[in-house]
Amino acid sequence: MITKKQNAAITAFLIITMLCIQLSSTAKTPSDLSKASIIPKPVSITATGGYFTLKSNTDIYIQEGSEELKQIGQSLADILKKSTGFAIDVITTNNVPKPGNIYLTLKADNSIANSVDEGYELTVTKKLVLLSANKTAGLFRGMQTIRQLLPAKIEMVSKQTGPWKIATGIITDYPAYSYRGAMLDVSRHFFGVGDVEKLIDYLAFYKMNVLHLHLSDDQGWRIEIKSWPELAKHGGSSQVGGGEGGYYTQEQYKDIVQYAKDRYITIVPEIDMPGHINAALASYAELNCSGKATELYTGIEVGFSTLCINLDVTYKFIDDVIGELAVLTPGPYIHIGGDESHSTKREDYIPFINRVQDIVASHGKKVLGWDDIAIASLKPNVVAQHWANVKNANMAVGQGAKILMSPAKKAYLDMQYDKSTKLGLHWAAYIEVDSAYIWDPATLIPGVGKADILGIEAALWTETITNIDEMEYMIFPRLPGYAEIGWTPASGRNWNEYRVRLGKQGVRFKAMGIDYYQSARVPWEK
Ligand code: TNX
Repeated sequence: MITKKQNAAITAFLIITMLCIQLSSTAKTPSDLSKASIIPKPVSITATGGYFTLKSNTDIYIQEGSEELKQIGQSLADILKKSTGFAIDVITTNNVPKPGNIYLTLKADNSIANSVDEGYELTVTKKLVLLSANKTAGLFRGMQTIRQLLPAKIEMVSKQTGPWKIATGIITDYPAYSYRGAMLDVSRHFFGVGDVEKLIDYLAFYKMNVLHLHLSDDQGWRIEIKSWPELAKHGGSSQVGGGEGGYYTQEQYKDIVQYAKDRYITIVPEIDMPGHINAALASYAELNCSGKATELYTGIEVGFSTLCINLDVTYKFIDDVIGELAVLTPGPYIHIGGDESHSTKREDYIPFINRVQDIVASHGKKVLGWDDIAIASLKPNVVAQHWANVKNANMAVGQGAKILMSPAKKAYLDMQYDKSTKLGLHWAAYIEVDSAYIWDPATLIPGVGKADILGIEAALWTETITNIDEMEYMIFPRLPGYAEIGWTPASGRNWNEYRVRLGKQGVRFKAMGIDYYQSARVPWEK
């Protein structure tokens, strides 16, 4: 006769033995979810030591009732279909699907802790891949994790052979910062809609959520403004080195905004003023204090141009431009630049920035500006983008503003990797892949802590960057590191561990056709 006590002891023994077997097999087999090289690194991973296998009869089931959910299911299906060659359908359901499928659901009770809008929970068993989130944005972020859990060749656009296995376990994940972005300067060199969409895809893959477009500078004006047509027509006809330039029509710009929105990415448009404005001054004589239009500019000097602060037409111009941009912008921010206004007197600069803040607010948008704007009186909700001046960042925080972290020494994608890099500049620093990764936004500037920081943004200035291949070379492999700094808690980040995960992304870059900088500091898996 076995007593109740003995029975309980045997059960406990069996459970412990099974757990031990599972743990040891987890450590040895490649089916260990905790060893997956996901970037950005998830907040929590629990491995259970098995496999789910995507097969030719796998479909994607989505919970009934949301058009957006259907779109996410479809975009996952589109990616998986190309490389697996499987006919993956997106099927609406109210029940848990049968084994072998992927299931996307929204939590009716918003029960995923800490997740704000972008958190998700991914449960992979031998039978199912279950992705759930409070909001569709979270499902979209979680879908990127599913991509990264599959073999790298899942990213290829031609049919590949499997097996398509995903390690089993549970991932709970959410971002450290709500703003995780990149900036592309389309003024110094113009990048067409297709190039911008490619960049948006890369940002989406690493769970970033903002693309800031630097739409105007001395060398070119890149957005059609219907009330001031010469801005794009004339001001858009130049670029650094004298190429033909270009601009987005409002229709094209709307396409970019929508393409980004479909990937849960917000576009932040920037019109840089009162300096960096020669393209506008060359397009309209009346914007100049002299009443004479300037010449188009194709060099790379900064700080020589300024709007004419005391003319009424200056503010009519700004109001028209911001007004048209606000209509094209579903996101909350309009970026007003404000940097390096070396030709604007300080006593002019301050009232100018104060007035422009009101113009942006009158169109229902919030102001983002380079940290230089901190010398003005910042209105509520203004965000200062820190790039170089620590004093400005502290002044902005002192006025209650939040800081967007883009320290040039760490987060400028146009900075060369080292002395041998052919593209790029090095006025702020050489930024090797480790240096780009090893910093914490919340401790970089004394007096500016996590609570003061909205997020981070890596900026690609394009004085020396002329096409998508060059863009890819400068952003890869640094971009995934910025994505991780924005997403993963600082306590969970460590270069020695990260470099191994990054090394494993090399095959993914290759599968996506990206020509990246093969830094010797990273153990690349080829
Ligand atoms: C500084 S950063 C600039 C840009 C240049 C960049 C080149 C900032 C706000 N202004 O105008 O393109 O350096 O690295």
